[in-house]
Amino acid sequence: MAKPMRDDETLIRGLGFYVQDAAPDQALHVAFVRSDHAHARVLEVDASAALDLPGVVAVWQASDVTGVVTPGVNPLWPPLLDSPMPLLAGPWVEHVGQAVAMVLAQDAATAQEAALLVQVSLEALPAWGADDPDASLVHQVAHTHGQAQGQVAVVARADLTVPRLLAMAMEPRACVAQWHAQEERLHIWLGSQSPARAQADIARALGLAQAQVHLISPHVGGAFGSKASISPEDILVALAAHRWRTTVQWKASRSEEFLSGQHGRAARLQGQLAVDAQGRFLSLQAQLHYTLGAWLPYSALVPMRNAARILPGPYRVDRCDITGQSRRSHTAPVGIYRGAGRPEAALLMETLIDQAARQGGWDPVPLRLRNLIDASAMPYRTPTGETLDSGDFPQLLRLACERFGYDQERERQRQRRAQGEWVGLGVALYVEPCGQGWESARVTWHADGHVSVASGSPDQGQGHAITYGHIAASTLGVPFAQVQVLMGDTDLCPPGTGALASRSTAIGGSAVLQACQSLRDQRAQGLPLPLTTETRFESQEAWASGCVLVRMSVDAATGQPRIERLLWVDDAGLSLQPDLVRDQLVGGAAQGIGQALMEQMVYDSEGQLLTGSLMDYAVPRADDMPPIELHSLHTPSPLNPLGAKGVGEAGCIGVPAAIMNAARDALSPLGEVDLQLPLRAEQLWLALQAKTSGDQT
Ligand code: SMO
Repeated sequence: MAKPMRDDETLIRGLGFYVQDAAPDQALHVAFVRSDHAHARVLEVDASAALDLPGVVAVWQASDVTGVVTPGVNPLWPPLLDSPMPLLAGPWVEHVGQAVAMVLAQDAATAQEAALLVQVSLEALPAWGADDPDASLVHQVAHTHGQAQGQVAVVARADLTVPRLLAMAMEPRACVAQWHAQEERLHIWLGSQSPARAQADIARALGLAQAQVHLISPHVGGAFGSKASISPEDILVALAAHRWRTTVQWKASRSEEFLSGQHGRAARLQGQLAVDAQGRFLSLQAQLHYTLGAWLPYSALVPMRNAARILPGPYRVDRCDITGQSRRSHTAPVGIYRGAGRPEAALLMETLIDQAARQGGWDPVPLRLRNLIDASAMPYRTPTGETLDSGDFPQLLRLACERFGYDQERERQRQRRAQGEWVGLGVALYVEPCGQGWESARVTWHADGHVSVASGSPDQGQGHAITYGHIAASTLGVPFAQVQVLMGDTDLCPPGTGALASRSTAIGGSAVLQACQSLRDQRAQGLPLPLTTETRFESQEAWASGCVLVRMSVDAATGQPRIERLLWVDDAGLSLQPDLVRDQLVGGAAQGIGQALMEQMVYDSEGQLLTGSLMDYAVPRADDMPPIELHSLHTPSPLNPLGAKGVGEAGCIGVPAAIMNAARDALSPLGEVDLQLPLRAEQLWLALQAKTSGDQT
């Protein structure tokens, strides 16, 4: 079979077709006037000077957009919160960077200049962080299950801060909206993981029928959860195009992404793991505290819900008491980011296990093997009420240790420590539930023999066209080159949930498979071409899993951490496109390494963002990436006909936990050191200083 065509080169060379490429020259440009206070009352917005500038078409403030119906949060949860998305701030501003006014002008420079001329009077009010007693509790969860049976020998405790992060998509948010007068339709180009939902949200806000909104999500320069739900700016651009019956475009600057994009993570995890003298896990207590921002994107409550339900991961624990609380803060919103709570579950559980190992004098590998759920126990009902469909966790760990040469690595660690080096080994296992619900596919076998496959679960660079295309080609027995895959266009594609939670292959791919099987059957019955079939595939979650092993050194003089080895066994079920799987793993690992070693959004006590640019917020670069040794297991999921599981989030889940354990192991000769992510050199150096100088006095 010919090697499949990939988009990589097009994308890497900047030859893709992105949102901004859709804007015609005569489009009006938008610039936002943003708050420099975290919490304030809007006294007045005076746009007169801005409106005097030639080329300015309009300046909107909150009173211009009252009554617009904005999207709420995922109805999976009871409507305990009335949390409309604010379009323009007023009467209150609730985070630094919130849009207070919108300028519409004939060119970008004029829009920017006019934005500077808008006079905004604000009366500053005190800002809350999520740990503030005034911060309102939005949502909570609790899981209590089981009975601890046995005598507690060791209680490990952990209190972990999970930094607030920003998904650093290469393409910042952007939106082009064009009103077509004859069709009475709005065409809107928007980078989206969920085109059908964005279409519905925009139609509702504009008071249009859904069919009057045509949403196109062309090439997307990375999404990672941050483009799952639309932003206020997107709705405002659509609204402007509709009201002015014209074409309007906006693209966020990188600074606007920092100030008003949807952030991720931002949690504090407290836990206790009680273990008996034989190393059996008796009970897990966890308290999860999540920070939400000033308003809630559609999936804002997902990370806490996921972290709480995914604990205790791949392990058997007799008794679980898990609570979670999400609170508001005067900051930019927090939504889902690659992993969406899964990384926090793995980080807490794996840190606790290593802590217990050190306290109990066990090696962390046999301690894990003692407690991993056995493959023969699948499907396994977890204490939080989830059902693990499949997996072989002990085999993951054994294979990882064998390939890593774990025993030799421990021996080498002893030798290097004896020579004064700080070297640690870290292990982490993880589970990755891969989305549930439905996706659909529409497949047409045309009279000339070519096949078009349309899916509602689109691509943001993952390579879905290859996966879906090959499913169709192999099922129908046509060459891959004769298959055209359509995604990200609500006119051409059936509705879908979107590309979220590592679901596209398992659920979206299964819909494609079933549609193609149906076409093949129709063809076998002798029906003539063209033939079209639309299917909907619905499934419970398939649970991927994996094991990461890390060797890390910490420079004694500078504290600089270095990941010397990263070995990883992932089980994404049956793997259709091994190259794409590998790329997802490596990309996720890059973001996991970023979270573990360097990334952190910082607000001060007044709600000012201190990390507002790439000068202050570090993301991993090529030379921060260690070589990654990848291995795989293929435990098929029984839940879908492809046997596939997800893979998109694995790197962000397993890698930070393994790095945390490696760092704590490296410094463990000093006693227990309360390290926190990100593990920057400064923190490690200070830890080395405090402990080594303490020993001398
Ligand atoms: S954080 Mo993902 O795009 O569900």
